[in-house]
Amino acid sequence: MTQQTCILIGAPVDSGKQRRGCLMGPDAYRTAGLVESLEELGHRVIDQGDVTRAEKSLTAPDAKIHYWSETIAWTEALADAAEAAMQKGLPIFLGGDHSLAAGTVTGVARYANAQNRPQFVLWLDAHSDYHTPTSTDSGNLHGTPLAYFTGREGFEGFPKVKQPIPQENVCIIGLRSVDTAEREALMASQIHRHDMREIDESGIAKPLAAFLKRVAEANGLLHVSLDVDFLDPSVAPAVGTTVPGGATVREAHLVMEMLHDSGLMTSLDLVELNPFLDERGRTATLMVDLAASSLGRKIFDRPTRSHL
Ligand code: 4U7
Ligand code: MN
Ligand code: MN
Ligand code: MN
Repeated sequence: MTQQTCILIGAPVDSGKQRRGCLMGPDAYRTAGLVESLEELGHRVIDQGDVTRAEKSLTAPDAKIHYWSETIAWTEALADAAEAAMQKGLPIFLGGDHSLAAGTVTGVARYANAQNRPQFVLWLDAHSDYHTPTSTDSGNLHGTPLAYFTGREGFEGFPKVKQPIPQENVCIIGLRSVDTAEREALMASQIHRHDMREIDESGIAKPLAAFLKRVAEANGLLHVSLDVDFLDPSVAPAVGTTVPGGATVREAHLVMEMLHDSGLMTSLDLVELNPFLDERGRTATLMVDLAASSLGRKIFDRPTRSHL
């Protein structure tokens, strides 16, 4: 197995929504044994501690938006941290709510651009997070990062997205809560989207294998963004935005195991864990186990097969 240098970057971002608690995520992952689990697999692990952000006071484009300045400051800090970490190894961003992906994805995309390689994004989530600051009803910016890094309008005040991720390089799996405005924008886009009904009917391996094949053919970098609510709330209760009917433990592990087999994943976000809502650490532990699967934990080696 190829040994990686895993760079753990705490991103205690809580500004993407009103319910507090995601800021405790990084320490919950550490407490659940993330470092030890990755070291046990033979990887080198560097825990860089938590990123900090600047103090800013900017005016939101609309009074309904919550924590505009804080989220902009996090985006700047995390984009720089992500770009720098890509030079050193495989960054794992310990969230923090999903607004952090505005920073992490744009940061890794800058690195990809410097390498002359295309950046791809796998978004594992119940939600599409494709709102703009104009279309959002809740005003919660954790529902907007995918719109930001694909270059949609309305983020003036945020760092300018110089290398937007091309729509066709994004694949969302796990969808079961998409707002009307997001649905219309998604349908008009080239973003690959796979809802839970499709997973029920055809299995989770098929759309993932097709996406991984495209990443490999393009010699792309692959950022994976794992939202806790991708999982069913019965197995992952520590999240503010529970939606019934999510991925099972086995479906989620299969995704992570296939990612490992592909050798394509170059960066990873673990987001939306709210330890205040957890039950005896079970969600944090499951997320750590999923990260371990994506980095090579397995029961047996298997012969290579395509899943297609
Ligand atoms: B998450 C929502 F209205 N779409 O905009 C919104 F349903 O990062 C939810 O995926 C956003 O957890 C969920 O507030 C953001 C809502
Ligand atoms: Mn999300
Ligand atoms: Mn979500
Ligand atoms: Mn697809």
